[in-house]
Amino acid sequence: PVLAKPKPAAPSTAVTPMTPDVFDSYDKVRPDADFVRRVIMVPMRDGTKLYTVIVFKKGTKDGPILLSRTPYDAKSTMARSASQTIKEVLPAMYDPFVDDGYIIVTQDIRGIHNSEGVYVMNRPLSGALNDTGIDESTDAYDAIDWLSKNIPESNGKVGIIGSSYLGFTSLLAEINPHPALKAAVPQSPMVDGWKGDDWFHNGAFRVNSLSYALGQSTGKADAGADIPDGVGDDYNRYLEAGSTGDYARKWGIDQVPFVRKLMENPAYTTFWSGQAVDKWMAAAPLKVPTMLVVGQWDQEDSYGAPAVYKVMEPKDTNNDMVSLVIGPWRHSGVNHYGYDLGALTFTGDTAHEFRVKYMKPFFDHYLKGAPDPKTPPVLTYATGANHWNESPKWPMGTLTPLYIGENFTASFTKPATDGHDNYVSDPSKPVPFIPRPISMADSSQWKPWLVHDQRFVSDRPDVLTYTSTALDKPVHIMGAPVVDLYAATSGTDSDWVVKIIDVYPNESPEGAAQGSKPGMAGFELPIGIEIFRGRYVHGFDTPQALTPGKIEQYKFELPNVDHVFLPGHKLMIQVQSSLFPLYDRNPQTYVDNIFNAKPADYKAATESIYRTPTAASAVWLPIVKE
Ligand code: PG9
Repeated sequence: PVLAKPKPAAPSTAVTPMTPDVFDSYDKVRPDADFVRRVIMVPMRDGTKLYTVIVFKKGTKDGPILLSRTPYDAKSTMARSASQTIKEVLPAMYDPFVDDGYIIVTQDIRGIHNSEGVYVMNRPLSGALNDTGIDESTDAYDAIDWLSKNIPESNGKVGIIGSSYLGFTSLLAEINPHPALKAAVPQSPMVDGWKGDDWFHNGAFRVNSLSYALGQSTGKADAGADIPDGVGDDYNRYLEAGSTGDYARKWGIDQVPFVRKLMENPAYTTFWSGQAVDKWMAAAPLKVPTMLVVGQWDQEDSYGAPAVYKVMEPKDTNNDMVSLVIGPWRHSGVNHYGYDLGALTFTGDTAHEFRVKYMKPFFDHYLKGAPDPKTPPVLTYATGANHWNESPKWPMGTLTPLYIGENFTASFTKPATDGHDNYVSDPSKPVPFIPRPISMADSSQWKPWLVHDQRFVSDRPDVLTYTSTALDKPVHIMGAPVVDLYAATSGTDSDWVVKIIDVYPNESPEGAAQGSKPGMAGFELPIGIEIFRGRYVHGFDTPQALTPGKIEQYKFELPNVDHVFLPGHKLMIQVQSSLFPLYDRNPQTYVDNIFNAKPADYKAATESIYRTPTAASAVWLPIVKE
């Protein structure tokens, strides 16, 4: 006889005074949720398990997987609110994807937040700097292997996306990629932390790296805030401490392993060149269709995306595998709203527009078999004129020198006579990078700083300002302007900061004053700001003392831009020797390691900027003939 199966016992509902009150089932208690959420510890090849959150709309079938690998806490990233509605729970950039059956996955990279293993900042690829056999490319491979086989609701195809550190992990997934990885959108990837991304720019140290390294060093979501590292106006606290090393020692931050790595590697040695991602990408075959994205005013990682594009693009023989996008955004602005930036306003939500018109169709094609959207090889937003441009290549402009001239003029005519201008750079009064009081941790100051009106420094005696006459026709630039500065110092080391600025007319049709809002009259909009540490003029790995009074040629790129200087506007070049406290002060006396400069090393120096026929300082603008 067939026996009836015994009924499972009904779960007890009785509680007693001693029923444990720590409840571990919140993930399951969402009776009206429109989504499914799974948390899995996904095993890597060495047995380490990585915390992985999977979220998709109920009813999803055959869904492609959109993966991000993060050091910033997968748990909180995927739980923006306590809602039962998927769009309230996930970051807003996922909205169009979840509506279309995508499965959203975020994973903590190894060793941080809820993942097992050991965290190493921007873990180097296996090789000279990493002998563990494990890196972000193997972890991405193992994660994709597991995800593509173990989510019954998926179609097994994976796309990877993410900005900044997550842009770095997206690129690493493309090295020896898993066959299920079908498309990648690395956004503002951290690529070379010495040349132009987070830690240094052309050798000048970015002081806010200390707080970042401190926060990450705890391995937890919020512990960084518990570690004291000073309060008040950043300008004062860093100035009063002395060198950056003295500041770090004052707060014990010099013990943090990554801070030690920074302070022990001030020059571009193999420590840095060995972990430059553009070099890794240059060596890797091009296998995954890639859309590289960066903000035109990316205050953290402006270098990475164009640098990687430069090495990947030559391998793209049909010009259909790799594309570059430059939008009118701050760092990671592509994933947020893009109506405005600082005082600038655009024609609508440029970030949403890009995501819906270009980025999602790109993923749809490779992950869902949707028709080829014919992604343009290069997509840029022409600020100033405010429209998108689709281009066949990058850069589009032809480098054309905008010279500095006598009487603080700027023009396309090379100087015919000798001349130079002097200023005194005094490390005890460095030029602030934004108006004081400064808090680099305050995102309202930090995010838009690259578009801050430069009038707050234009009249300082240690800032040289060269201005053109009003333009009678537009000047459109598409590419990276190149600084070509001929300069001498009375010291033995010096920093050189150069800016290209769009000066709005005093009666500005693009933004009249409204009520108490000043509008754009006379606005000095930085189109590019960059710094170069003088000791590296003869090689990033060979710092040398400068010879007092000797003219050196300093050549370096400003960030890549698409910008139209409109008729009536003026072109402006500014030169100065500090951007404090974002960049540490150059003592202007050559010392082996600036992190350890002593108070007596900091000396005022007279800086001379040359404008002669043979030493014609200029910013070469990538001008497009319209
Ligand atoms: N710019 C940040 C970062 C990336 C990589 C290393 C350190 C910092 C970020 O936004 O993730």
